[in-house]
Amino acid sequence: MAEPVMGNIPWEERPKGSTELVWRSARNPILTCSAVPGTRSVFNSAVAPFGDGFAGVFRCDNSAWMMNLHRGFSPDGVRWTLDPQPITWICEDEEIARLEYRYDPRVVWMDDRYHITWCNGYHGPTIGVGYTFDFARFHQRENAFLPYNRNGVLFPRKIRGSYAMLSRPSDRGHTPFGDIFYSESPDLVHWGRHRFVMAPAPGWQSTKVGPGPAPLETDEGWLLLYHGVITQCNGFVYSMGAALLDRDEPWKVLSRTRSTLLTPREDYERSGDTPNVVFPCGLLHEGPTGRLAIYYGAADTVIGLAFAHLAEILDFVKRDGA
Ligand code: BMA
Repeated sequence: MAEPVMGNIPWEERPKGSTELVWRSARNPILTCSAVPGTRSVFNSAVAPFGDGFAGVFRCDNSAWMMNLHRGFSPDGVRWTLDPQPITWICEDEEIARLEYRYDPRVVWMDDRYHITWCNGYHGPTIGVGYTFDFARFHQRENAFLPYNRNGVLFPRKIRGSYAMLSRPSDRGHTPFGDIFYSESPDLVHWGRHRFVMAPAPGWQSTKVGPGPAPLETDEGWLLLYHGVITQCNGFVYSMGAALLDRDEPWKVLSRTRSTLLTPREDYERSGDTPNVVFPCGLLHEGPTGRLAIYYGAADTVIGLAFAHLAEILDFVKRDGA
């Protein structure tokens, strides 16, 4: 399939008088559980240009609190129609295809298809890997790693001749730690050459860090939006920051933000199934204008959309960099 062309990227200008580098959509939350009957929350989801519009893979937790992935389509990236049925995966091995739970998908276009990664239950969380050409048939590969791991995020092209993935090794529960690692694969099945990328740092990212949407290649390096977590009296608080990774050796961090780019502030980010969470999983980039549209889960309940200019984010990552 040919590389999809970005149509009308969703966009709203920075509100008058605001100096924010990342600003929220006035239409937030753009997606709630009303999108899928029988679902109690829709959040942490990923989108990509598709046809004349956009397609996505969405995390939907049902009324039994079971976590699964649904596909969705949108003409404009804001108004979404989700399939009420979860995605069925075509997989050669029944053992791997067996549903325990699936959540927090990422989607990236590479070569000739859309690649999808997610947190896949297999005796604990690990990284599920699959692909689709058309958002009609979905194929599942082997899990990338042994449990326990979350936040598997593919780079959009091969590096040093290999497919490349970031991930965050974890535990079976809510993981009070977390560093980001880099791994390579010749075939998207066998993974190795693991390299350390980055650890927690003071303040908002002091408990754990994890990669967000697929890294975006720029002249200055890979721009990685990531989540950072601090432990407060009543639990974790999830915010978003950014890092710049070396283009040829992406485990080398050139710079990362000391401050947050987005941190829970609005009611729909502060209150929900898990209060105080902004969790970016989706990113659209319009090349000619440098506009960015960021999709993030809010309070593990709904989806928010935020906007930024690539050049401003790159400048900030370097200026605010640690
Ligand atoms: C992580 C994952 C995410 C969730 C976050 C905050 O461990 O479960 O899906 O958004 O915690 O609860």
